[in-house]
Amino acid sequence: MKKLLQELKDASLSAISSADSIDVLENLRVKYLGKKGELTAILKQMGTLSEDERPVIGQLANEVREALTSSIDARREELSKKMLEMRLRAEKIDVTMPGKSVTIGKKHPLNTVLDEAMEIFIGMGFTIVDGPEIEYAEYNFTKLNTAEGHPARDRQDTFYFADDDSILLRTQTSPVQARVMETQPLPIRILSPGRVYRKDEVDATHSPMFHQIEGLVVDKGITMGDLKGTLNTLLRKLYGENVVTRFRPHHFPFTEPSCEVDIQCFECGGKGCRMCKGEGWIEILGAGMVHPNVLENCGIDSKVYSGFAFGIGLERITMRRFDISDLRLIFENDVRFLNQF
Ligand code: 2NL
Repeated sequence: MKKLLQELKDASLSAISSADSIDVLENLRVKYLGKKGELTAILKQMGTLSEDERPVIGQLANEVREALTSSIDARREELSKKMLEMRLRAEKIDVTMPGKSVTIGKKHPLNTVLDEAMEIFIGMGFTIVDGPEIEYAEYNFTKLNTAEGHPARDRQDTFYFADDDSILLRTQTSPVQARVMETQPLPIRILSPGRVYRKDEVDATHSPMFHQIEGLVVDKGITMGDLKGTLNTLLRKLYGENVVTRFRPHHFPFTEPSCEVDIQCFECGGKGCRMCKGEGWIEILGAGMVHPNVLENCGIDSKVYSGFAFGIGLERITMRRFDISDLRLIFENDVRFLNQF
């Protein structure tokens, strides 16, 4: 038995010292020292020994167990140190290396101006509303006092879907407002920005898709004074406190009376220059008192309620704001252009 223990000690110590992972080491511990291990197997034969031999072998067995245990512990220590070193080497980072640059996008100039306009109107108590870009001609034209046969409904100007011209790509965002008038309680103070479509050839000032910001106020006792005050507030916030405005008579089918609103050219102070094409004034938007027919078409009693409405071309005020000379630049999304804003 002495010999067996000695052999076990030699074989196991050599196996332990060459174990190359913690898992292998753990398997060896089970193999030699476990309940069903080789040392236990030898000790089970202690019963066959004489009274004299037993303590000697017992002592030897304890020495072997201690030798194995401390050898396993030492090897485990060694291996975990080695693994830590390997990990540290593998995961080493050089904190002095330049970082990877992250490309962050920017707001499109149209959105910069739109966000600014929305902020101004929200400050005056307006709510932003949204609606379909595919519309019924009924909402895009008829309810807005633009009857069948009106030149604005020409097939040359509008993208129709249905053969009977009943469905189209909206040419203005007013149909959204007509829907609000039909369904929402009064008073109404809304802003409806969005895409609109007209059959135009692309050039420096035209595009078949562009953006409008329309606004609508309906309440008892709304007058042209409210229209002027609201739009003057907008223009002062957009172009500066000292901006000079002009309300010039015009015609729209959905408003009566109607006007166009200009600002005095800030380049020449009204004398006339390249910027204002010699006019001294720059046209910014169209507006007017909501036509009584429009109110009635949308279920509002025009004897009790009145309102004003306006429409602004977003591209036009954006181009003016950033001195962009060609509308196509706004839609091409060339990063060399977009990075300038
Ligand atoms: C322009 C001017 C305008 C409106 C839009 C409107 C909407 C409703 C009722 C009455 Cl629901 N009017 N919108 C009014 C005046 C002018 O747009 O230059 N558009 C391109």
